[in-house]
Amino acid sequence: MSLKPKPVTVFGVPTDVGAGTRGASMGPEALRVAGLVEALASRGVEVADRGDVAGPRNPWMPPVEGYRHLDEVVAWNRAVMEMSAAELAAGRMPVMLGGDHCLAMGSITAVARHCRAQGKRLRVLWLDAHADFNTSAITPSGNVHGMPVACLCGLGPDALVNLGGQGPMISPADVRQIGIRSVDPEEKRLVREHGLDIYDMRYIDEVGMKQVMEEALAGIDADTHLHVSFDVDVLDPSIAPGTGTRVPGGLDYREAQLMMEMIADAGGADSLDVVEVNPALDKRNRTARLAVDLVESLFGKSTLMRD
Ligand code: EXY
Ligand code: MN
Ligand code: MN
Ligand code: MN
Repeated sequence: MSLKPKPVTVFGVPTDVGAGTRGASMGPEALRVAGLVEALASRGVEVADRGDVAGPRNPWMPPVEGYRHLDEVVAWNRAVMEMSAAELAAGRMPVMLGGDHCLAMGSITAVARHCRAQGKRLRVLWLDAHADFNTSAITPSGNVHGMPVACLCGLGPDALVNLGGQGPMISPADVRQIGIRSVDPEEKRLVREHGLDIYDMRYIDEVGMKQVMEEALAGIDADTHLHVSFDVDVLDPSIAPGTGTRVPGGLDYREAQLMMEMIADAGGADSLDVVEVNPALDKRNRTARLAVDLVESLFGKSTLMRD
C-alpha cells in the first residue's frame, strides 16, 4: 500500500489534568523543540502547526467519586474533539500532541464520528504500557488517564461516554493494544470480560514484533481509518525516561522502530496522538526526541530503503 499524502495538522494540548504526576502539560512544547514539525515537513508532508488549544488549569485536587478533575478532563477533551473534528472534515490528518492520555477520548471520539459519517471502518492501535481500561469503581488512583479506552467503549461517566453524542463511540473489537505490561487486578478482569485484543510484552517476547504487527494490522484496507494512540510509556524507561508512569520491560529501540515502520508500510496512520511526554522527568529532552524519531518512521522515513 502506498503512503497517504494527506496534509497534516499538528496541535498541542498542554494539560496534565488526567495524570497523577505533573509535567505532561509541557509535552507539546518539548515535542516542538525536538523538531516534530520540521521533521514531517522534511519528509515532504504538508504540515501546519495550529498552536495549542486552551482549557482549565490543573486544580490538583483529590478524586471525587472515583474521578480526579472530571470537569477539567471533560473541558479539555471537548476542545480536542472540536479541533480534531474540524481537521478531519477539512481532509487533514490531526496529530495531537499531549498532554496526558485522557485526551485520546477527545481525538478518538472525533475520529469515530468521522468514520460513521464517511461509512469507514475504524482501527485503533493503542501503543502503551497500560490498558487504560479502568472505571471509577475499580481505579486505584482516580486518574482519568487510566480510563480512556473504557470510556470510549461506553464504561464511564455520561459526560465522557457521550462527549460527541450518543456513545459508546467505539467497540473493543476496533482496538489493538500493543506493549502492555501493567494492568491493575480488577482492570484485568474487565479487559477479559470485554474481549480486548492485547499484544502484551510477553507475547511480543515470544513471537516478535513482526508477527505482532502483522496480526494487529490484519484486515486494514482502503476503507479503514487507522488511528494510532502513542503513549510514550510503551517504550522501555531506559530509552524513554521522560514520562510519568514508567514501567520496566518495555519496547526497545528496534522493536519500536519496526512497529512504526510496519504501520507506514500498511499505508500509514490517518490520525495520531503523541502523549505522556513529561519534560520535568526527562534528560535533555531525550524522550521527545525519540518520539519524533519514531513518528518520522511512522511517516515512512525508513521505507525508502525498500524502494
Ligand atoms: N492503571 C493505573 C491507574 O489507573 O492509575 C496507571 C494508569 C497509567 C495510565 C498511563 C498513561 O497510560
Ligand atoms: Mn496510556
Ligand atoms: Mn501508559
Ligand atoms: Mn524485547
